[in-house]
This record gives sequence, C-alpha cells and structure tokens, in this order.
Amino acid sequence: MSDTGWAGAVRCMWMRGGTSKGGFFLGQDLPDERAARDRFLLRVMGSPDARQIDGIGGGDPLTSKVAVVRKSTRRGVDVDYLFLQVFVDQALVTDAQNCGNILAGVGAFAIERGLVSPNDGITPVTVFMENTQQIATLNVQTPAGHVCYAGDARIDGVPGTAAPVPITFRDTAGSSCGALLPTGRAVDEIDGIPATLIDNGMPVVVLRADDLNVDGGANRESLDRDQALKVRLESIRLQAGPLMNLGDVKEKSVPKMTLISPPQQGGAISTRTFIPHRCHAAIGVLGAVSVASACLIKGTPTAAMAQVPEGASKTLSIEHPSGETTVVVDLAQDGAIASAAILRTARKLFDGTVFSE
Ligand code: NQM
Repeated sequence: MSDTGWAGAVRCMWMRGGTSKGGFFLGQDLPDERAARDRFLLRVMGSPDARQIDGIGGGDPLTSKVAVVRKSTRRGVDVDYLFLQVFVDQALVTDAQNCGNILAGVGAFAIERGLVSPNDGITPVTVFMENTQQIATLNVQTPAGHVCYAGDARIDGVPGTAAPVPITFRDTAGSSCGALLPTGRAVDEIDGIPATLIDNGMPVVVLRADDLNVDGGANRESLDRDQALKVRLESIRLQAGPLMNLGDVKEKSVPKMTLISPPQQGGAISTRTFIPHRCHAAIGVLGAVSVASACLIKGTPTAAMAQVPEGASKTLSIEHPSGETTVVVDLAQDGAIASAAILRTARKLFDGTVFSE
C-alpha cells in the first residue's frame, strides 16, 4: 500500500468531454472509502500544485476532473455517473457540482467498458447524474457497433471536428438548490449589486458586468489577472451560497459567477464565467443552461438584456470567451422549462493504467 492508503495501479481512460478533460474510472476500480478515494485522486492529478507537475492534471480546473461510472440498477437508466472536481492548488475533491462537459464522454466510456451494448448506428445512453440526482440522455455514434469519435460536429473552444454527442436534460431545475430560483426572487441584491441566483442544472450567480465596472467582452487572461474583481466576486459568492441553500461554499466550486453583457456576435447574451476562482475559457454546459434559463425569466437583468426568439422551442446562443454554446430550451404549456438540449463532442485520448505510487 502507498501513502494514499490504496495500492496504486488503477485502470483509467483520459478523455476530452466537451471543452474539459478528465480521468474516467469504473466505480469498482476506485477505493470505496471516500477519504481514500480522494487521496488517490489528488495524488493521480498532482494536486495541490498550480502546475500539477507530479500528476496527470493539466494545471487548470477544466483539466482536473474525474468521472466515476457504474452500471445502473435504476429502471430505465443505463449508467450512474458521479462527477468529482479535483482542485488544482488545494487538497480538495468535491462532489458538490455536476459537469455537463465531462458528461459528454460518459456514454462512449460506458460502451467501451462494456456497461452498455452498442447498436449499429446510434446508441442512446441514459445517465443518472449522482451529484444532482437527475437524468440526461446522450446519443453516441456507434456505426457497426463501435464507438466512433470522428465526425463533422464543431463546438467552440475545441479545434477541429468530431462526432456529435447531443445531450438532453430534463427536470434540471433546482438540481442542487431545491428550486430554479432558490430565494424565490428573480433578483437579489448582494454588496449593492443586483444578482440573479439561479439553478437549472448548475447553481449560478448572474451579475451585470457593467455593475462591477468590468468590460463584458474582456478576455479570460485579463479577467484572471483582475485580483480586485476576484475579491468582490468571492464576497458575493460566499453570501450567495447560504441564500441558495448550498451552505458555506468556501470549499465548494459552486455557485459559479457569470458576468453578463449585451450579445456581441448575434447571440442571446454574452458571458464571462468564474468557476469560481478562475475565468472559464468558455462556459460550462449546465452553466449555459442556467444562464439560458435566466434569459427567459421576466424581471431579471439577464432577460432585460437578452435577445430571445419567439416560440415554445427556443435556440439561445450563449456567447463566451472562445465563441458560443447553443442551448435549445423547450417550454411546457405553462411556460416552464420542460427540457434543454446541447450539442457536445468527446474524444478518447488514452486508455491505460494510472499510478498513485
Ligand atoms: O456547467 C466547468 C466545464 C464546467 C462545468 C465548471 C460544466 C457544466 O466546463 O455543466 O460543464 O463550471 O466548473 O466542464
């Protein structure tokens, strides 16, 4: 046994899921005991260390992620997926958030590991997301019964093209906070700044960039250098946590902080998102679903600024630092959000054994 308390060689697939990367594990291959599992994952990723030099993490929250996948015993569900965020520069592993980008690789991984039998053509994989106890369905390209990663789909933030992985989410409202608007209000005020506290799959605090004297079109690097902005955002975030039923969020990666400004590229809204201490290179999948939802809620600063098409099925382009993410929202007859769909791609990067020794 190593100092992680776990004998060190474990099967792992390293995958890109959407605009993130992470290690994909079968649940049975990891220690059952949570503290031992977390020690193992910190060691494998190389945390805590800004460069994660002694591990496989990429020195960025977007490349320090883990999917734990098991065959499901739930009716109508193929696999259970637990997402874990391994902090880069702190010895923390949290399951307090979900991740829709890493989710994009879960269907292919489940088929590759034999948890789901592939069709000849497209294989729908229904996933129970353990973090938020909700369900998503992925359509994986499986010509001749083999996962195909190559294709013509393009998503902003990833060079080139790959096979499309459309994902549909149902009933994601209140995923972690218990309600779409956990305070019961469309707008709250924290530190004198109007904020929409919303959760449609990801808890997000939506703020006008203008109200913080920030250029809503600034690039990721300059926003990441703005320490004064980060201090203000963290103060708002720590107050928003309990208001959103998330408790003390000091050591949690939620809520995310999204700064909005009017669309610049013909989309619905422009965003810059802190996740929560670094600026996202794009925007998270469920983060985008939550922001798209805020565009539809009358009385929010987001709705006042957003360009929203007519009709019960709305295609909303959420602009971000590396392009845009399209969210298709279908409304029920009473105007509530019935489902949200998003296009992702995924790629198997390597499959092998990772060592914690
Ligand atoms: O919101 C980053 C990502 C994410 C999460 C983050 C995500 C989501 O881009 O569903 O995908 O917000 O920490 O992977």
